[in-house]
Amino acid sequence: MKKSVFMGTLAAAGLVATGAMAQDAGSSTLAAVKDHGALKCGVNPGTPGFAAPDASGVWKGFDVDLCRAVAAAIFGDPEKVEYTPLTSAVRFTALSSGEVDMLARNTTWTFSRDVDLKAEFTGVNYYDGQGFMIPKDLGVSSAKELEGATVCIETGTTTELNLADYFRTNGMDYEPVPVESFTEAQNQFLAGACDVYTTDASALAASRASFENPSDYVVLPEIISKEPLGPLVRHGDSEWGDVVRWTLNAMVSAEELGVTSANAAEMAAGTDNPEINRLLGVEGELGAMLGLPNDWAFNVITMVGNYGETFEANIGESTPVGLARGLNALWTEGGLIYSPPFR
Ligand SMILES: N[C@@H](CCC(=O)N[C@@H](CS)C(=O)NCC(=O)O)C(=O)O
Repeated sequence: MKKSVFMGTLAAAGLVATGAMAQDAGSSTLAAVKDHGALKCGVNPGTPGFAAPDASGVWKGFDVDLCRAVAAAIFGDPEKVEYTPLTSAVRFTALSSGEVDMLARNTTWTFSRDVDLKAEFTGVNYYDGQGFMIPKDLGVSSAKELEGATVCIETGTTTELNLADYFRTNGMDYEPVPVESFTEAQNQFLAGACDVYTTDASALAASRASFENPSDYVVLPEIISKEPLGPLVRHGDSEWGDVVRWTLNAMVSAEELGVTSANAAEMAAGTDNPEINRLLGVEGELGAMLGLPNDWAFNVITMVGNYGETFEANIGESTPVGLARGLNALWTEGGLIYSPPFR
């Protein structure tokens, strides 16, 4: 009897030790980020509204806000981010090599990126689709009339693959004009080096808004693909994936629950809604389960805002980018934005 109690105690001790080791190994990115004192976030080099440095060199945008939110969750400080601007072609290598801890960079969640490139997508922060922009005087009103067009297309993107599929499906030819960056694509397009610029519709809107005469350009009605854009981390560190995933979920749940940057402090005094209380860390221990302080989501919401707040501030209808919520409305409003529950 005594022996089995002793063995049981040893086994329990062994289990605790094994569990602790597993946790240390698994959460190595979170530990490394904490040690480093800042989050290394890979972003788009410059798509207005999504990620771009302002006149003072401060990174701003809807994707940048995800980096800021993760830093707020970990450090209680959204400024603790080091930004690495990454072109389409180099973004996955930067993530897999450890140059960055996460990507928040208009990246489409696809089978091969998830399974073959071994990226772990931790949610969708913008449901997009690929569109076409042309100069108005090209006189075309549908993508189906683009037979023989020259098309500016960025290498290393889903865009170039969808373009090939679309023209093949519709029995049309085109001439690709490969470009390395968003800026090069815009310059070539504005200089007339290509008839058409194709990319994610959100980036087309951002691009058109930055033109001197936006009304000289039209975005055609066809959306030819699904581009679920979201943050991603490396395979193999699920605890780190959880931190990024639940930071985005906290922003979404906050919008759904009516918690904003303006009222979160008042709500943190305690409400009659237990899910709000758990989200804000005044009930339960959800933060500790993530290896974070219990007010992690409170910090995200007060320092960065809920999903709707950051959408409206950076890319919403009152901004130059001017995007309607559309598919990116909450599921309760007819959209696809949905967070699993906070319990
Ligand atoms: N969502 C697509 C396209 C994303 C993408 O990288 N788009 C280009 C064209 S707008 C871009 O953002 N380029 C920025 C740059 O390289 O400067 C993907 O994941 O492949």
